[in-house]
Order: sequence, then structure tokens, then C-alpha cells
Amino acid sequence: MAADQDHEQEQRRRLLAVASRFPLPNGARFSYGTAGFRADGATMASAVCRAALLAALRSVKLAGAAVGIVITASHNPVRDNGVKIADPDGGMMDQCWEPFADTLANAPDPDALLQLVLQFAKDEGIPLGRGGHHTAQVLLGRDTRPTGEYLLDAALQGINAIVGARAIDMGILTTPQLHWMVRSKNKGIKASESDYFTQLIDSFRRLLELVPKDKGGDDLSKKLIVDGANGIGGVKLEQIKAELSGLNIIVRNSGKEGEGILNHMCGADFVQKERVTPHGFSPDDIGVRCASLDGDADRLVYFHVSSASNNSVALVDGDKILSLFALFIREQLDIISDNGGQANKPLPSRLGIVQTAYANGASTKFLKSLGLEVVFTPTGVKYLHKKALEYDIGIYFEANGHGTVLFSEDFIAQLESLSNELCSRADTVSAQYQAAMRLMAASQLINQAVGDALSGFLLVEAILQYKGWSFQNWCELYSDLPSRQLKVKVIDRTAIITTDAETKVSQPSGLQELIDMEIANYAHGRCFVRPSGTEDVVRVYAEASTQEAADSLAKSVACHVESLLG
Ligand code: NG1
Ligand code: ZN
Repeated sequence: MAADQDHEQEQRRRLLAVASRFPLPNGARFSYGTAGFRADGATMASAVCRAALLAALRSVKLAGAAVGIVITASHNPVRDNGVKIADPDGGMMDQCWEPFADTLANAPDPDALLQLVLQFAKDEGIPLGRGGHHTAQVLLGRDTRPTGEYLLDAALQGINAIVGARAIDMGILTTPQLHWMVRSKNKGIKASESDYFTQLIDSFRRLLELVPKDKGGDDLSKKLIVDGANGIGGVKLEQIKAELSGLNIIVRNSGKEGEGILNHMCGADFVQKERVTPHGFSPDDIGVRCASLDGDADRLVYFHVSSASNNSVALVDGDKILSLFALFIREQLDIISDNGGQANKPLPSRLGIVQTAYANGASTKFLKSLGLEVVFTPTGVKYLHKKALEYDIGIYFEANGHGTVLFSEDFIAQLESLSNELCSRADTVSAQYQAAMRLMAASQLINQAVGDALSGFLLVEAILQYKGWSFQNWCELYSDLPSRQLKVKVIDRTAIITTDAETKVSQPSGLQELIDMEIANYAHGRCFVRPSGTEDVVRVYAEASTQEAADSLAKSVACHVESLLG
């Protein structure tokens, strides 16, 4: 009893101490948006500390399962930083804890913070103040930002503010690596960085071994130039590229000291939004396949340097990566169920495609023309991921290049039993066996926790070799409708409320009617607005049959937003 009281006292003391060490900066207000908390890195210590404290609480609540913390601001400028929490399955933290994350991050003083934590622990039935053994574990990762180390210290102190919590610093990592490690650790699988690399390298090799002998390709088709956004993705790729047999990889903007500034004039976000070549690329690269990662390597786009003199690129965005994955998986499923004409139990497989309103309309039309089920969610991978989990195979991508393919455990078990059966009949040369093995290897390669540019590009490369396709063949799957994205600064972006997976505005009243009126003036016009979850802006997206029309539709809708809310 006395010991319990001591622990409780100790718990209170630690919470008060950490809150006074990391006070909320004057005038700051944090909101756990699409990707956690983000702001100027120098102002983030209190938010990072409290997010880490929350991660430790979450681990206590979940019986000591490992929870993750990633310190990154992804594709945003180098001076920004951010923090997000990964749940034990490696996905984003359950949304039901987000309101508490906001309240905790904005607690005005130590006593308020203490009361909030105690009350929350009581409401949620979280047993606080148990000393003596580890009741919580939090894995930490951070990107290459200069504020990373200082924020890591704030995070460590936040975790240590919970009695019995253990912090495990995994070092400088890509965001998807940390999510993968959290997931693996909780599954009882080996979870170190070298295990992650081994899984990538082995499953990629297995996929290449399953490329039909008449496909593959010449030396040019094996060459790939990767823009690492001067971030962590380039660093990690340099470490493993020699082991990726079957590919000749050149890394630019590799994140080496002095090579350039993180995400500045380079990276997936820059290439996708600006549609121009990143820093370090030139007309000498015409004809070579190029890929761009973002600063924390969870986004991926492909491009070709175009022959025009204006630095423009032919872009393959997340929608087209998704389409390639969907084609490949559909093809393997068809091979398995066709079974060379012999009757066999078909593999029950619900394949679902998940997109957001930002997906190019041409991609949705293409996917539906293949007979695939396409559904929409609001922006933010936490929504897409959750939806994709409803299928046997769920493929999700945002147009900006964040996405992955999720395979259900049931489906994998069925694939395993099918391949064992074929193996026992010494039928390993059959098309059916090979298709099953390709799906198994793909499920090993592609990150099951979160979108991962490194595993994503390896799957792309394996599929291109399997199909014997050039970049051009891939590009020509469909033609993107011209589109335009704009940002509008308004006084209060939360005044905009949307419905129907963000395709319609319900507030302020009258805005949707104005948007509809503008859309009616354009052939194939589509336009929607929504408040950003990561920046203090309202985003406007428009699509139409010509670039001029898309630009003008976006501009006129942006003017309406400005005059109603500006
Ligand atoms: P916001 O700022 O909520 O639009 C952006 C991206 C999201 C997602 C998050 C997280 C666009 C239009 N939005 O969110 O897709 O990637 O950042 O990084 O690209
Ligand atoms: Zn990112």
C-alpha cells in the first residue's frame, strides 16, 4: 500500500516536472492533423514531449505493446518539424485518442497537464504509477532534420514521465521503417533495421526470379535514377543498392553533407506539384527512368525528363503507381483462378481500390474500366489505410505518392495452403504456382504498416520487368486530366466543413452553390475545396479538359473562398 502511494507520488512529481521543463510556447496552439503535430521545429519541444507522453500512456493502456513515435515533417521545409504516433499494428494512432492529444498538447500549465493526464487515465482505465517493471515501451525514430536531436530529447523526457515506461531510440530512419519496426516487434518478428533490409532485398530477388524468361529487359530498362530529396530515403538506399541485383541505381540529392537542402527544389512533393525536374537532373537524363522520394521516404513518384526546354517532366504519380499495382495483382488473381482450365476451388479474394478526391479522374475511370471496386475516403492515410483493411487485398494511394497494398492474414494463409498443395503435386512450374508465389513475394516486399517509398519503388521495378514494360508503356495506361491545386490563406480554415469524402462543402452555406456554378462552365470540370490538415491554408483542387480551363476553374473558386472567408 505504502509502495503504491510512493509510486503515485512519483508519477505526479514526474508529470509536473516534465510539464514545467517543456512549457507551451506563448500563443502556440497545436492540432493533431492529417499527420500529427507540425510547426516550426524550434517551437515543437512541448508538443513532441507531450505526444511522447501520450504514446507511453497508449502503450500502458494496450498492455505494454510497443507504440511508435516519429519525429519528422515529411515533405515540408527543413526548418519545420513534427511528430506522429504509430499504433501497435504499425498504422497511425487510433483517431479516438486525437481529441486528447490536442487537449494535452495545449495544456496551459503543469497543474492543468497533471489533472488532464490523471483524469484521462481514470476514464480510460489506464493503470498509472506502477513501478518496478516495464509497463510501456515506445520506439522512437527521427528524420535528418537539424532539430531532430533536440526534439528526440524532449520525446525521451515525455516517455520517462510515465513510471515504468521504456524508450527505445531506433535512430535516424525513414518514417515507414519505424512503422514497420513497431508492427514487427508486436508480431514477435525480428524488427531491426537489418531485418527490414533483408526482407526488402530477399522478396525483391524472389519477384525477379519469377519474371518470365522472355521479359526482363535491356540495360537501360534496369537503370533508375532516384531523387532522395536530400533526406533519409537517399541515405538508406545508398546503403542497400549494391544488394539489389537486377537494378542499376544512381542516387541524386542523396542527403550527404553539403549536397543540398532537404526537400528544397527536389523530392516527391516538389516534382508532383511543380511538374519540373528536381535539382541535380538535366537533359542528359532524357530517356532514363527517374523516381523521387520525399524527405522521410513515405512518398514516391516517377518521372521522365522531357525533351522540352522548360525543365518539365512526364509525371507518373501515386494514381498511376496504384494502377500498375492493381493491374499486376488482378492479373495474378486471374491466373490463379483460371488454373489452366482445370476446375479448382477459386481463391476467395475481394480486391479493393481506395482513393481520395485528389485522385485524377482519369485514373478512377481506368480502374473502373478494369471492373475493379473503387472507393473514396477523406484525405490522410489514416482513412485510406483503414478502408483498405476491409478487403482481402486493399490497394490505396494518394495522388501525391503515399500508398501501399494490404494483404489480409486470411488471404495469405490461403495462398500458402494453395502453394503447399501445388508443391506437394510437384507442380511448381505451373502458371498458377508462380502467380501465387508472386503475390506472396509482393506481400513480403510492400510495407504492410504504411506507405513506403523504398519498398514501393522495388515493387514497381519488379512489375515493370515482369511485364517487360518501358516507362512509356506505363505512362500510356491512361492520360491524366489536366488539374490545378491552389492554396488560399484565410482567417479561420476550420470554417470550412466538408462531406462526401470531402467532395462537397456543407459550410459556410452558399459556397457549394458557387463552386457548382463555376464547374458548370467547364467540360469535364470537377472542383472541391477543403481545409488542409497540415498547413494553415484552404486547398482548392480543379480538373478540366484543358490546362487553361483547370487553372481558371481553380482560380475562380479560390476567389470565392477568399471573398467568403479571407
Ligand atoms: P493536407 O495538408 O491535409 O492536405 C497533406 C496531403 C495529404 C497527406 C498529408 C500528410 C495533399 C493534397 N495533401 O495533407 O495527402 O499526405 O499532407 O503528409 O497532398
Ligand atoms: Zn512523407
